[in-house]
Amino acid sequence: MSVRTQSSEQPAESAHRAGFACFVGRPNAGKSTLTNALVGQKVAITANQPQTTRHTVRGIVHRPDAQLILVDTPGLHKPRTLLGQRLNDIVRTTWAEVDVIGFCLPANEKLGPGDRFIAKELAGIKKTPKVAIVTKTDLVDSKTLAEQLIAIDQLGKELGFEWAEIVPVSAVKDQQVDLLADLLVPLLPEGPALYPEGDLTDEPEQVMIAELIREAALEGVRDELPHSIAVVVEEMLPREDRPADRPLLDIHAFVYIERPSQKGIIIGPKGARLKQVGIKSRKQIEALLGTPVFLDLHVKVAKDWQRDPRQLRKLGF
Ligand SMILES: Nc1nc2c(ncn2[C@@H]2O[C@H](COP(=O)(O)OP(=O)(O)OP(=O)(O)O)[C@@H](O)[C@H]2O)c(=O)[nH]1
Ligand SMILES: [Mg+2]
Repeated sequence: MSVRTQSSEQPAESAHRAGFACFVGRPNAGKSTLTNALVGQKVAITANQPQTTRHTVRGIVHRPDAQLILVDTPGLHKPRTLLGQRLNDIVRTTWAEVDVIGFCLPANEKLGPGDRFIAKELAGIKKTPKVAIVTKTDLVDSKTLAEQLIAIDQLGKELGFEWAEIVPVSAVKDQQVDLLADLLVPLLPEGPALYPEGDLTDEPEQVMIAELIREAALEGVRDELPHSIAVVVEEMLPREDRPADRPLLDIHAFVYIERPSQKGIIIGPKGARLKQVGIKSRKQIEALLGTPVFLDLHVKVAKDWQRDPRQLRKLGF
């Protein structure tokens, strides 16, 4: 087993490389947080709830020696709804296309059936190198971490393959994040950069904005409600009659939920909760766009949208 620590030697200078690494793992494993840490900026929303990511997000890491495109996917899980099935399809399609797969396993949770399920699927993809990434190492002591590393090594052996690397990281504490990039780069094919310098993601602006609103709306909601929330930006227009040095961008967005009974929770007493969601996401949107924003949020019911193909399509799935 080769477990990497910061002291490992770096490879000597070689040709420029560019390619795709896909992060997989069960929901809540820390894939999106790691993507953001590697990119150095928020390109994917995160939350302490499973199934936060709902589509593939590409985050781009620019280095002098390489361009590493990180493909952050939804967590793979047992689907219970049509949305769940779609999410799993997204993940599996992505596997076929990438140069290296990073399997994220949280250090603070023992390997479970969900991890084995994914590892088995990975075993079927023979050609692609697989890196085991032990996430959230800041949450455990060194003994627990060591046990987890051994268990992961064992898991690979049981399924008949060898991990290209096993790397412990903490995205939150920024420990070994750069090392992970150093280890992924040599697994990419040689070639020129695939995205323009400075691009950190290929997410469309409207999608990023809708995601920032969804992230704010997710905060503090429980049970089934997080899964019921979808956000769509309907319109973005520069406000007319503004002086050139004081522009304002009007953004109109809908927060969709599945049942009328969920409306009250999202909106809160006298609209207080929705207001907070608006304030929080507006700040982030302004930072993203670099311009002042007026954010107009409306809550709408899209009955059982997670199970309804027509509604799913309307909401972009
Ligand atoms: N302490 C600690 N928490 C982390 C770390 N990385 C992620 N988390 C937390 O774990 C939770 C889930 O992180 P995400 O990045 O959203 O997980 P994900 O794998 O993208 O989840 P899905 O999109 O739902 O599949 C969030 O509350 C993160 O803050 C870490 O390195 N240390
Ligand atoms: Mg995610």
